[in-house]
Amino acid sequence: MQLPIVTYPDKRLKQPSRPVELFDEALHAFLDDMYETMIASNGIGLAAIQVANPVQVLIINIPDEQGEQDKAQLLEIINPQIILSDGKTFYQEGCLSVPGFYEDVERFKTVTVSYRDRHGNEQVLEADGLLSVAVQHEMDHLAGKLFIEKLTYTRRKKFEKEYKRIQKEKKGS
Ligand code: QAP
Ligand code: CO
Repeated sequence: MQLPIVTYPDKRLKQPSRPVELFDEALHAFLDDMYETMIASNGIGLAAIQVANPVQVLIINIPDEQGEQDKAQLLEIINPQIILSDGKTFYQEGCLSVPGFYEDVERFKTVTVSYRDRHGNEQVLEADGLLSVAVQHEMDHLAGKLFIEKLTYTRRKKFEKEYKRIQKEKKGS
């Protein structure tokens, strides 16, 4: 089942998410719904709060060299914690909750994350490149943070203006 995506400036996106305690069938069904929603929306990453559920759940599906998203590469990350980070990198980010807007954001170059999979088993992920950026972007959602909050004051002002225009154009069309 596809779920509606919450978009900026909806206040729910500012809400911190709580850890998952039950790794049951309801969680599995929710993860499947998140995946369907992300793929239908042309996303590569999605956090649970973006579909109005404040739990520490995120999914990431990085496309391969041909730009194909293989479900075998899907990462389901629950209750994540960054245990190591190193370096700095810039990447032009977007977000399904901030449609139509993309901007460069600074992130750690690499992160090591411990998390639980859908069965509650502890896993460790070492991420670099786009995956590293995606993990950090999605983990920010769990803390109630959006990538636009990392922009400089001037760029943020420009965003607010631009975003209002994008929203108006959408209503008109
Ligand atoms: C987060 O973002 C991310 O504006 C995932 O109109 C960002 O999937 C991971 C999207 C940067 C790694 C690097 C955005 C789709 C998708 C839009 C997304 C849009 C349609 C964003
Ligand atoms: Co996002």
